[in-house]
Amino acid sequence: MKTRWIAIGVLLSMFLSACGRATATPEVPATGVPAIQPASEIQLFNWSEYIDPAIYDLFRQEYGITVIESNFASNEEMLAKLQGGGAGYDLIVPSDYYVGIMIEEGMLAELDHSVITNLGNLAQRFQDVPYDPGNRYCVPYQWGTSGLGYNSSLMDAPQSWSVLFDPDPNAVYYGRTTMLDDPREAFAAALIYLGYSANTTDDAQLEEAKQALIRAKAALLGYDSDQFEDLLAAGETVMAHGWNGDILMGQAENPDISYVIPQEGGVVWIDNMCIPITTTPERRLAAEMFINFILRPDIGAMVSQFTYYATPNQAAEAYLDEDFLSDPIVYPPADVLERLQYIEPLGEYESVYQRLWDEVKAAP
Ligand code: SPD
Repeated sequence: MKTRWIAIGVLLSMFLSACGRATATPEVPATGVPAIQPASEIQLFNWSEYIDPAIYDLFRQEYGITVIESNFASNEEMLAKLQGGGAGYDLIVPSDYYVGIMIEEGMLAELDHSVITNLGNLAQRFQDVPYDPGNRYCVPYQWGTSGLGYNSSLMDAPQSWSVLFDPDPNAVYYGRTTMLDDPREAFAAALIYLGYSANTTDDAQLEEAKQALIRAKAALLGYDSDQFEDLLAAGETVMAHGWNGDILMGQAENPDISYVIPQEGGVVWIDNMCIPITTTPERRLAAEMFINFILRPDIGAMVSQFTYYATPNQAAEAYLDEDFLSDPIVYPPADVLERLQYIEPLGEYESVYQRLWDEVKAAP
């Protein structure tokens, strides 16, 4: 197997030389052709609880490459760390609209498809996503939705986002609810409740959404994107604005926990594996090998069995239980899908959302 990667390395360095890109300190074999060896370690910057650590052991056993993981809780945090010089991340997992932002900023390396030979395992629609047609920069990792988790032993399934944006002070969830600590997710929920686009650039609509978010604060225990499922499962909270897979992780701990997309709709998203432009050719090759490993059907299934999120890897479905594949919380039915909106990159206007979010946070 190692010989195969050395051969790929030779081809890769020939390609890089042809493109005029530097190849760090390549080994120069007797043939005089510079070869790239994959690095023996890569740094993965990922959302928390988003990969089965057993996958790292399998990858190391097979390729001798160690994956070191650290975590972020929002796309904003991930981007800020990278822009601040990063800690040498080789593989990151931004959401769809952030891929668009990072491509625009020239922050992502183009992927070498001759290394990522398992790309064809992706379902067709994930091979041509609008923010990165043809998977030039990224490979879809998991997809999911944003809605409301709740404790079904204490309240009925919330039908409307009104429970959050016009909360009832006498309801059991009042003061025992968390909301995602994420500006675009929070505004998307409020805008969808009000019947607007999650990507509006209409100042009046955004002001209305801001007021709804301020009203919600009275019912909140706090903002949280990391532990909302644990708080729900432990009975510390009764309701949480959150992501479906994480809520299902809570359900695995406490069967009373469930999840719903309110009648007004919710957010649908795709998270992606991408390589920062700042990494070295050796580490980029190792990261591409890891992406290819994740795309294996058995490994792709291991990811979803751990995260409870839907896989974009069609070949992995053969390894997943029918119960999982038919769970409407994981794979929403058509009538729910049509009520979901993607968050889109808004260019300069992103800063308006950030300013309004700061105002929501600062409000009493
Ligand atoms: N615990 C993993 C959570 C991953 C959530 N990613 C969602 C991003 C949507 N904006």
